[in-house]
Amino acid sequence: MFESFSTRIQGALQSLRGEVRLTPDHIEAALREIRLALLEADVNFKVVSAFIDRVRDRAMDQAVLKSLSPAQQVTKVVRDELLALFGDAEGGLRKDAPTPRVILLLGLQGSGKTTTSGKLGKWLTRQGRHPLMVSTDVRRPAAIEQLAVLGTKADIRVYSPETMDPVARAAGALAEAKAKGFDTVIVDTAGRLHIDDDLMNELQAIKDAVRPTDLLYVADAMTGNDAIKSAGEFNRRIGVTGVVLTKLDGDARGGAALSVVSVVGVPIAFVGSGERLEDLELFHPDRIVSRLLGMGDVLSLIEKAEQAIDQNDAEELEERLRKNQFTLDDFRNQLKTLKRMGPLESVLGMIPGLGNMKQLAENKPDEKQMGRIEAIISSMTAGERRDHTVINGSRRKRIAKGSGTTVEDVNRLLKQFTEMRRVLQMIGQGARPAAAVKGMRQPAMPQGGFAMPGKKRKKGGPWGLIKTR
Ligand SMILES: Nc1nc2c(ncn2[C@@H]2O[C@H](COP(=O)(O)OP(=O)(O)O)[C@@H](O)[C@H]2O)c(=O)[nH]1
Ligand SMILES: [Mg+2]
Repeated sequence: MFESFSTRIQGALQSLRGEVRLTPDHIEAALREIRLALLEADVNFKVVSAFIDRVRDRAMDQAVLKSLSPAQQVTKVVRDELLALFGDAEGGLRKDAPTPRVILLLGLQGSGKTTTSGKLGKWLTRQGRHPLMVSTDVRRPAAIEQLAVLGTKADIRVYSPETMDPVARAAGALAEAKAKGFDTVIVDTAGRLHIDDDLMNELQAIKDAVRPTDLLYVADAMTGNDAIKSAGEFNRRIGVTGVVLTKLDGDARGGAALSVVSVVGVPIAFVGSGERLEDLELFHPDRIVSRLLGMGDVLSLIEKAEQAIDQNDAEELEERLRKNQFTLDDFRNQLKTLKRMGPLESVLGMIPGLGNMKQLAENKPDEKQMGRIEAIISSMTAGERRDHTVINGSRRKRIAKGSGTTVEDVNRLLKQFTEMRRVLQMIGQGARPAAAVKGMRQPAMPQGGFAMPGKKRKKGGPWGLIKTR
């Protein structure tokens, strides 16, 4: 699911990343794409408008536009606002409930109530609970049989009285649970193709008889906005505490997930992603959003980076980049920040326009290589670190000796550094990053290490340029 939406929204955000300085025009262009992506994914148009307005408000903020990594900041705004669409809900069942807890599953016919009953039973069993299931779908004998089969498969007791009165069946199951020590009762109900009063009255009577803690509305994600409309109606007439979104494995456009909370006002509790009993997951808004943005790890890295880099440091660094005063000291400081941020991130990715974070994550220098780079820079004098051009042959020898490396290693590091500086200078002077790195063999640093233009890349990966022993 969500695939085309993901691709589009990622494309929009990606386009921002190519810009050194974001202008309101860039943001408007990206917002247009995101709006289309949302509408195409079948997200309710009111939700889309409100969403776009909120993102615009926050993204146009001067602090964002002027930050060291505007595109990433905008990505973060989009992420935050997508998360907000899902509310604060953690997913799952309500926190407190009497024992036995009663869970009522509601929804239109074919939405997946019976299947979800079985899945939920299985899920509860994994939580160490002892559920009892009952079907109240008396109009279709096959429905009662369907639940019985699921119960056998999942090894969950199904209460099957003689009576064909839905309310009596539900009430009987609750009494049975109390008597036999089941701690949860799952009540599967009948559905209709459309909402009708008969059904609503029946559900209300069941609700009154067994007083469920959780009233889960089961919505077929494939039916998109229709499912949401009737969710609203069920909520108004019976009361719904959570939504189970089923069939997310299909080619549902997924927009339903994004609008259900805003439109119906109840959180998503679970998502179903297949026909098997195992295919039920607790709903995690952050995971869905990460999947949408296609950058699960990367986004949390942005936060880590924000914590690791002092905003003032960042501004100072940016200023020096502009004036082409980026020194080996800065280079080393970046490495230290890199270390502080943990394994996946590189602060180089936060330098405007160079941030292909995915590549960085995949091509980070390992601990040994970083240690070596640090050792070399530490063996330089303060003067050498400020102005690398004074580092002549004899100084290189001394540095190599002091850092336990070879002159070759020192040469490589200096080459990488000067190349990086050259690119940064061009960017600082307003060149588009793509153009600035064009001369380089590899599309972006440090994907290609700081490889020299026109030269063959050395073996051992991008950071393997600094040999480890
Ligand atoms: N692919 C897929 N199919 C599902 C899912 N949940 C339910 N189904 C299928 O949807 C159909 C209707 O499900 P059912 O539980 O009988 O719906 P009910 O009428 O609401 O009880 C069945 O064929 C199920 O196998 C799901 O998450 N993914
Ligand atoms: Mg059913």
